[in-house]
Amino acid sequence: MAFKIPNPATVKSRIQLGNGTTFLPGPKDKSIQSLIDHVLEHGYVILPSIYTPAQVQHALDELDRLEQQRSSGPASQGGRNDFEGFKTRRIYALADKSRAFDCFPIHETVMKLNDYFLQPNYLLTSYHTVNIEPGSVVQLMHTDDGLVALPRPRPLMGIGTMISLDEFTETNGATTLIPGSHLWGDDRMPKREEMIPAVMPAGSMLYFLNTVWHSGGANTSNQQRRSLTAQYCQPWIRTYENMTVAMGWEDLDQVPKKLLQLMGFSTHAFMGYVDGRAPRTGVEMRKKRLIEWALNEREKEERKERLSRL
Ligand SMILES: O=C(O)CCC(=O)C(=O)O
Repeated sequence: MAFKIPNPATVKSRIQLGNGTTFLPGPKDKSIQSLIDHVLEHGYVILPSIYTPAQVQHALDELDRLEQQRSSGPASQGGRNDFEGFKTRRIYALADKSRAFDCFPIHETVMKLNDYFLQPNYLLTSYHTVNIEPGSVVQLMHTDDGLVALPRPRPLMGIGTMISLDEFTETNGATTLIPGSHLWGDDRMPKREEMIPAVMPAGSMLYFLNTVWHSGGANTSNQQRRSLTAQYCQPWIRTYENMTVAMGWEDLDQVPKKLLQLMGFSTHAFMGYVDGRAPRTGVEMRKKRLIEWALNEREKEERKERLSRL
């Protein structure tokens, strides 16, 4: 396992954007200079039509299939609170549900942008669908680092992206955001009238810093606004040991509740969720699936053995 202590001198190369955001710049790929400049100035950039129609159609077909199944998750049939929005659908743990969505969060241009704005070994912190259905109202204005109790200017914790599977329009719930709000200090609060919609064709990406004020838009059209959101965080937003994986799941009931909570079988607000649920519920789901898989495998082996004896 590679192990390198960072050089404290690098901290001196931090860049401060207005009163809102600081970050340690990584390597800059010249081919995306204009995209980087746009993000530095406005806090976001739109990457139009970066995915092929075939990739988008495949994702839409899979999304359709998944949304027909209750087993796709607790918000797959409708949002559960103001934040998700009651006339929305979300499928969490997307990478677990289908291989159709794999190409989106690892797009080359996005990786190059992340290489500049985030530190090496950054992580995917959430990846799920957001389907805003007709009649859905505006989402609460927020920044994606809203749970981080640090004053502005504050270090960039991560990057948000919205990937349009349908065209994003002014009426179907395009994400709205406030350009330049990544420069604001804590003294300035957002006003709804400052927001602009991120209008873009299907197959595009809205890429924005975690300090940008934004919200899902209202859908006053009669069409769905289907999208994916991939969010990335700094590599140091994690525990030293990956305890929820290091710990065997067989006998968690034997472990003191407080210790389990400390080890990450817990949430802070919704951070730490598993497939949109509490981590312990997620663990029980995974255990059940593993047992079913093991029984299936054993049955296959036994059948093979029986056939070989004939
Ligand atoms: O759906 C959208 O356009 C934005 C969603 C969002 O910002 C969020 O849920 O954090």
